[in-house]
Amino acid sequence: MQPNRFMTIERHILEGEKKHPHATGELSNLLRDFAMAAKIISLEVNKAGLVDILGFTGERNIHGEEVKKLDIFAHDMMLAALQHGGHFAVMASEEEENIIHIPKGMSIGKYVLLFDPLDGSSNIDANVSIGTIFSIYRRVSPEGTPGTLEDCLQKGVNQVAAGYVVYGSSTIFVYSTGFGVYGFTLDPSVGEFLFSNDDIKIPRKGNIYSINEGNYKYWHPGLKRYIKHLQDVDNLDKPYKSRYIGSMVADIHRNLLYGGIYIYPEDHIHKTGKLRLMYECNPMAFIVEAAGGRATDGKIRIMEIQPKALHQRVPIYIGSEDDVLLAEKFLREYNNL
Ligand code: P6P
Repeated sequence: MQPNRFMTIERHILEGEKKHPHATGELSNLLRDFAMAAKIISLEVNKAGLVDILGFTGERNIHGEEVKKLDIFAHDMMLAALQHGGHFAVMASEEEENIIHIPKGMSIGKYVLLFDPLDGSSNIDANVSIGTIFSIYRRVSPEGTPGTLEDCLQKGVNQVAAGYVVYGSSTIFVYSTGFGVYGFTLDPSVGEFLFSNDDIKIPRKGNIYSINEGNYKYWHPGLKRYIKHLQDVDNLDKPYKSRYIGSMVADIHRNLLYGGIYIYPEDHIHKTGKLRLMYECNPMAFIVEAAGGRATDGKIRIMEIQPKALHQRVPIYIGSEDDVLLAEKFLREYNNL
């Protein structure tokens, strides 16, 4: 399907439905609702410098991190756009400690939504790309009853859809229902996400690595050897490029298109890594694997990890398959030295 000006996300989803009879119209409707939230968040992100929604609220979220006003705005927009449609039984957000029940009076659906409303928000004031990430499951608790924590704590392999939005030089919406990965670029002049990336496939091997090298002294030996290997001009016809934005969605989006590996490892300070399994690592793993890449914690597939807590952190090695496999080899061979 060729990207074209008139292929909106709605049309693409509907045409996709014809190809995949199992895809219910309901999934299409909730993806459309999500796209609506993304347009509104994008408007605010793009004018954040003009209105008083920059800077901190003075509050801290459940992780003790200072909360930017845009974080809360994005969280509220996601709820407002997605709670009313009757698609969901329960939700969970990085900004809320506990699961979010569907308000009384709104119908309860069969899906579960976990989301990070604005990842990388520490970059907002510097106009660096930030993003929204979402992950969708079918509920496992009985239909018609309020959703439960168990509905939210499912392995990533159970996801039925996942996606992200990068608010950067343009606003890009990327999603997958497991059958291909598709990208849409927001055309602000018409307020539509227009089809721009058909069936994204990540190169099997890249030449970019994305990691916070400021943590080098905390790394385990296998990771130190791996990164040194990527920089070894004698070993490689040319060394890898180091690219680290400090915004996972932007780093992974770039690597998805160009090839490469993003790493947030466990180290002597981050005993279980930094990134959240349920609404950062699982959805990004779903998309990267659907594009032909690989995502593990250094040993096992991210999407095979049995969640134990809503906000649990995991180490993540994600991107081009050959790059992730080589990183795992270095960890196996040198971490116990
Ligand atoms: P550090 C942003 O806070 C985030 O969750 C990811 O988007 C980003 O890749 C990472 O943390 C940056 O963390 O420790 O390198 O500043």
